[in-house]
Amino acid sequence: MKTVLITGAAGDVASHLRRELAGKYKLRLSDKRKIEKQKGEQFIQADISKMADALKITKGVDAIVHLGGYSVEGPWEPIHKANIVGCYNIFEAARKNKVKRVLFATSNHAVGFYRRDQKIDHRVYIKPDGRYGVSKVFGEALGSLYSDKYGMEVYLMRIGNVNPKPLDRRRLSLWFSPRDLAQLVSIGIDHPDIKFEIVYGISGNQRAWYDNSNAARLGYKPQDDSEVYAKDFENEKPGHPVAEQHQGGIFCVVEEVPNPAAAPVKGKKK
Ligand code: 15L
Repeated sequence: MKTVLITGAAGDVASHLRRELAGKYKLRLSDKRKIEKQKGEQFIQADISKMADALKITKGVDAIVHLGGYSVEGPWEPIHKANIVGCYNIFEAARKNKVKRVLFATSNHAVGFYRRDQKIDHRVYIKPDGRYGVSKVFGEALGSLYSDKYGMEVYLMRIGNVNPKPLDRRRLSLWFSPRDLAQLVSIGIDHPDIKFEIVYGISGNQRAWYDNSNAARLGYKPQDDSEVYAKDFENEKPGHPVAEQHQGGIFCVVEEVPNPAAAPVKGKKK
């Protein structure tokens, strides 16, 4: 059984992944926050902005699923610390510890300034929609460098929004169900022939803004489609015109986004 490190293990995405991947891999979890580990999991508390911690958590694993970092638009300082310094530390520690494969959770916000009437694939030029998006582009660039220069096997997942259900109309285009997430991650860990790949982390949504043929080529067959939730958002009022026009939505116009988990959910009062 492969040993897989999941960074950012206290976060939402990791909580789905841990549940879905339990028993399939030996999971080593890390986060700067403390978490309760489940049976069969190993947990190491670590701050990835410190190289010594990054070296400790990446030692002896077969693959890394790097989810850790600052996950929304916000001030530069924490983004820099977690997503620039932290991400560099993870790639560099992986190289030093001879970890073969790194899966990096980049984001739709690396290309968030593409318009909603455009369908983009994995070959488009980057168009980040904020400091957070820029930090994800930095991680993608690191992945490219470590693959070309050091032969690391790198799998970049431009993740949409992982949730049991889409949160709003925009998310109908980039919803990523937990079981589809698990499938895409498993391909990244187990596919025998990965050198450097970019895939979109979305379900098989009819409204997708992404041509995910590269994921399909690697064997990804999403089981979910957001369309079944479409009518929940029929009466949603349009937001800021720039946000409505671009794939990154509100990230394109604001400086700081509150926790996306707090995004309005139908029928739920804030
Ligand atoms: C992201 O990259 C964030 O990490 C996530 O929390 C959501 O805000 C998502 O993008 C989104 O675009 O909905």
